Amino acid sequence: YASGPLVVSTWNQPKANAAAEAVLSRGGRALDAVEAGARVPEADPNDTSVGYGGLPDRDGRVTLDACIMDERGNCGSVTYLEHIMHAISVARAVMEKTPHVMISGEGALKFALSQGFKKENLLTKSSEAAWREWMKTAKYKPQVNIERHDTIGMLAMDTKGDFSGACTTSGLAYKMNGRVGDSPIIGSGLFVDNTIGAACATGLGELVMRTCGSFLAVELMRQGKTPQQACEEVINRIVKGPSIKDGKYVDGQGNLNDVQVGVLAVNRQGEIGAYSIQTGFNYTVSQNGRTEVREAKSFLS
Ligand code: SD4
Repeated sequence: YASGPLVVSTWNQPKANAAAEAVLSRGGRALDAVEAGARVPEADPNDTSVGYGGLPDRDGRVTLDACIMDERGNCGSVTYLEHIMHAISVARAVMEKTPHVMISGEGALKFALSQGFKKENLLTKSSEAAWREWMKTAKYKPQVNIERHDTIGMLAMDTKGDFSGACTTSGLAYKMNGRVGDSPIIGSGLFVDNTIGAACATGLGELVMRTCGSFLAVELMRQGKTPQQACEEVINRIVKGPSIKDGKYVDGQGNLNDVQVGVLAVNRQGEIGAYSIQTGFNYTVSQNGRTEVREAKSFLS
């Protein structure tokens, strides 16, 4: 494939992309690349929306959501996983070692421990302090962009031309206990179809889930749209759909200016698209030996 190895990820993630590229450059599988990439922010205590150091829910618990999908359509997912740093690797174990796609909560933790994952405290001092500060008012409002420190959705194509994707997050800060977002849901936070390409999403999961955002992006590419056109159409569906009325996000608090969704897609030709509701969504591209962070175009300016 002319496009060669390719890695894209949501937000500013050059270190994660480098870890993924290292796998691809030695001829490794896209699946191994995206897992290696996703593990970087998971282990980073300064990334407050993934893994270790992720901001907790309103009860002070760090609960993780992750999923992974390969070129054959195999997939695995964990939701509401506590105490395990590398949720993406647990998701991969669900895919490879169980007959299931998704395992949740207690069961996911039990499964992870049975696979040799270590139980850890994922709440850092600074995340705990931020949560205690938030508790003083406990006003819930979605946060729009947390640039440089955010949920990672990663898509890769290896030297054989095979795609895989990964998505991992601690979810929205101060979410209700038990809340699960789009990130671990195949078709919402992530979708891969090796004959077409792949897509992932970030931002307010509630808006992504009701449009099956990533699946939709891939289906639009199947119908002939470029990745850019596909991402724009997904965002248009969200902002013109029933969950947004007269500029207000009807089922949540606040209006369109308070919510962000970013969609990122790649096709088999190695073309890349990205689009978001508002400015501030960036993504990291590693292609032809170069890595760069690009700003996505947005619906609102
Ligand atoms: C969620 N989509 O839990 C995630 C959060 C996210 O950047 O992407 N933040 O809804």
